[in-house]
Amino acid sequence: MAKHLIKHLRTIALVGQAGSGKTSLAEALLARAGAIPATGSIERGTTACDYTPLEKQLQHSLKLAVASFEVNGGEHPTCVHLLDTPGYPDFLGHSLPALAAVETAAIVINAQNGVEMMTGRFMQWAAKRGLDRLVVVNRIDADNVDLKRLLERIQQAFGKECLPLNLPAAKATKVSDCFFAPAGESDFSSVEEAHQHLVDQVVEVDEKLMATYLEKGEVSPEELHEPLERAMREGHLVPVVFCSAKTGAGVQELLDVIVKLMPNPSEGNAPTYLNVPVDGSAPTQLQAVPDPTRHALAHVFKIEIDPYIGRLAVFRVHQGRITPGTQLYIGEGRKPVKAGHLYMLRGKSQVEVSEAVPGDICAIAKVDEIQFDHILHDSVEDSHIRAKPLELPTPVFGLAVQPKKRGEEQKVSDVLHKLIAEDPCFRIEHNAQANETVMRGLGEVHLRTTLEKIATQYKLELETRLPSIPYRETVATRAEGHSRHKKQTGGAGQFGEVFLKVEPLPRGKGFEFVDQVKGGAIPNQFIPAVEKGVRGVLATGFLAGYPLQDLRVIVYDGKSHPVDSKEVAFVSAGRKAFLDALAKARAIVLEPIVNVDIVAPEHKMGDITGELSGHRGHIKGSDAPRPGTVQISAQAPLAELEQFPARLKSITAGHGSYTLEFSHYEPAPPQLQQKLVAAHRPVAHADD
Ligand SMILES: Nc1nc2c(ncn2[C@@H]2O[C@H](COP(=O)(O)OP(=O)(O)OP(=O)(O)O)[C@@H](O)[C@H]2O)c(=O)[nH]1
Ligand SMILES: [Mg+2]
Repeated sequence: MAKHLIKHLRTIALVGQAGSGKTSLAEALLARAGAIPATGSIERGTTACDYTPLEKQLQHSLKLAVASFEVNGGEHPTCVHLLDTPGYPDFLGHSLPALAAVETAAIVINAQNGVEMMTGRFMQWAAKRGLDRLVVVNRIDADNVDLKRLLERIQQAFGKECLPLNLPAAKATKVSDCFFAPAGESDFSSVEEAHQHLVDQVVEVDEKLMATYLEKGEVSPEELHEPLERAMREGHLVPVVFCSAKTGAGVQELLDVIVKLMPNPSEGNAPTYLNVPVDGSAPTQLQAVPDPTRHALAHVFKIEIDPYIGRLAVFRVHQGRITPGTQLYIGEGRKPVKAGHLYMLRGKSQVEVSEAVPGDICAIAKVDEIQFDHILHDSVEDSHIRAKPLELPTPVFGLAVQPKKRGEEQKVSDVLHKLIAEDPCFRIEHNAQANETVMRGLGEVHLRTTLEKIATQYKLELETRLPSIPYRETVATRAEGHSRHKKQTGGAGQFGEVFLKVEPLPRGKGFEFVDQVKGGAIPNQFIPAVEKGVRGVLATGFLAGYPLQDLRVIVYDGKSHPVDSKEVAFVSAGRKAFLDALAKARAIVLEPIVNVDIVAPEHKMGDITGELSGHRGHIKGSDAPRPGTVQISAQAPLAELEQFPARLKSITAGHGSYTLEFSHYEPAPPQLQQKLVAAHRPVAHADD
């Protein structure tokens, strides 16, 4: 590929509900631009983006794919970095990171199904990250679609700023442009009117243009270009386009929109980084500048581990220039690595390139130190820079796993660690109390496909069972704790004394350790020992053996001895003082509460809400995404949902689907608390 000027780059992520046609649309765009010889299909398993065996088998994307291609060859082609994302909420760990790599989010809607759950969620997430948004209505060729109603529904759901750039025409076999050269027929509404609405909306962001417009009654598309992008950036305009990845209607027009109207990396809202000072003070925001002459800053938003090629780190350059010779620092690492070969990606194929500038999405292979969300930079002074957090959902859905064959434990552990590297929403926990390894993901589909991948790609069979629930503990009130550790056995003694307080923190705040010791009552060098003692208790809990969270420990006084004070003495005193405080602070067990979203046939609504209410669930709302279908939003304790997938399947005869998402922790009801405490078998501590 040729070198590209920043103004000729476009970055765009296709996001939205599963089955809306994102992968097919990526394929159609690649074919139309001449980047692939023929249009592949989902059904034959021949698309560029769904290239893994499991994706071909399941006919759904399971990971993020990058497809970079050039449009309008010649001296200055536009280079489009297109990201295809999976639509299933189970794979949000792959789709949400795409939003950190692009200027434009194209939210793809299935014209047959209309506005669906993931449509709304991606509209919000993209807006929250300050991205330019484009709504793409795909599958306009399908039977029984009412595109006029759908456009109204989009405007109802997301605001009047959703305005068509083109309209379907000739029974949806083509589209008529409403922006560049507004003329021609359309299947509904009028092209002229649509043009008028666009102009009215765009000139509102530019006073001077508004004046010209009021005076002359018209402005040219060229004059509208910059304010149009600004209107998108400010969320004042969300253009809507129509197309069919299957028939090709509207695909060339979509390419034109991408090239002519979507922001280049120096437009759009600049990505935010955080400057995290080493002294622990509050992070400040830092804007990356898309200038190739500055220090390089790139964000790793995807890791892929191919059994043959090895580890591939895919990143977006936000600032500076990276070449194969660039010495790159990885996050906080002090030892630089050489980029080596630099690739642009088109599905699984790689094209070597000689440089990457702001806006480019590239990959480097075989650098094992690079992890997901790392910042790559070329100046050691930038090691305190972090990416703005991605706010990924917490994986709560769990399965306890063990190898079917004995002796494969190490192999399983290695494979699970590779999978963690690739997927930020996949986790492994070892629950010492129950002696189980639990894999956690975002839903049943997530875990099922992961097991499938382990079986097919890594040839490992795992046995699975339901895991224990991830309960937590916290304290309900403030309390004081004290411990004096004194040992005099023969030679040198051990002495340390600690006074501390514990206090509850709001839910979700984790743990804070505060040192308020005055006048060196506990010498500075022993404070970490006290903290170590306290943290040791956090993991094993107090009441029922579950990790403690949402509390603050303030160490405020103590005593030391000039000879006998040692680290070990303060570790022990810290631990016991904390246990002393916990005994008075009304420790309680917290249970995880999850959001449950269910889509099912409408007439099953009563049965489903009954099932949930019978399991301590609260119904929060319901909606009708399309006729005959109901969407129910509820909250319920995770512990009550073990049988829910099977129950939903039997109630709806397999026609219901659901997603679970961690919401928060709440105190478990008293009876459950008692049961958990009674079941606890504390392990004796050497110190006790
Ligand atoms: N009739 C029609 N079918 C389409 C069109 N686009 C895609 N499809 C079909 O819709 C199904 C889903 O298409 P995909 O491209 O896999 O959808 P996706 O959005 O990538 O789905 P996920 O990867 O699961 O998020 C496939 O069977 C496609 O052949 C279209 O424009 N018209
Ligand atoms: Mg797909």
